Amino acid sequence: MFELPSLPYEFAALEPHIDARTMEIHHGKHHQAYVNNLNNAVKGNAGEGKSLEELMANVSKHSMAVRNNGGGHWNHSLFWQLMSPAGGGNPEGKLLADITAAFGSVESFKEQFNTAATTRFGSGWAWLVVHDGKLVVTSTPNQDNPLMDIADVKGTPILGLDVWEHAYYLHYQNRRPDYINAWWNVVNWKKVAELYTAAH
Ligand code: MN3
Repeated sequence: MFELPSLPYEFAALEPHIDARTMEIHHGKHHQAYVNNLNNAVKGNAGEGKSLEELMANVSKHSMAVRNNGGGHWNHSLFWQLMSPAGGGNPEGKLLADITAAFGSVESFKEQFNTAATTRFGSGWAWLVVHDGKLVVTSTPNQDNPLMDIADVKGTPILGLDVWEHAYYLHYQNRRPDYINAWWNVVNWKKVAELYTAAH
């Protein structure tokens, strides 16, 4: 059985950038629903007993419910860890060096990531992934992610941003770019660096 991971901080910890009510509903209602629906979706079929990573890697062989809710569970479990009240600023060390080498500068990287996040039509995610040892910016629709066998650009996500309206509408309404700009203030670069080390 999959379970909702607890948040590593209080609902209000990311204010004023991400408001407490949004965090409470996003984690307690939306993420919980992905967990519940995923448990139901694998019950009594080939998905039962598989790890989330196994489900993602072979998602084309499973139902749409596994794709949507398995992705939802995996994406949000990562997303909570990628934010911190002590976040913001810039990456450091090898991650900084490699982002600079790949994109020209941290600013250019953020611009490319922001464009991916802003132009993702409807609901989805923007990602920084490690693909064949290289850093690549991409985006996915709905709850898809780059670990899925159906993804256009595959790779190991080390940074991801939820651009579903449920992630920002209470506080930012239709202003997705304002939400994206504010989100950089809570990015947990320490966690991103850990994931980068593990991914290449
Ligand atoms: Mn969400």
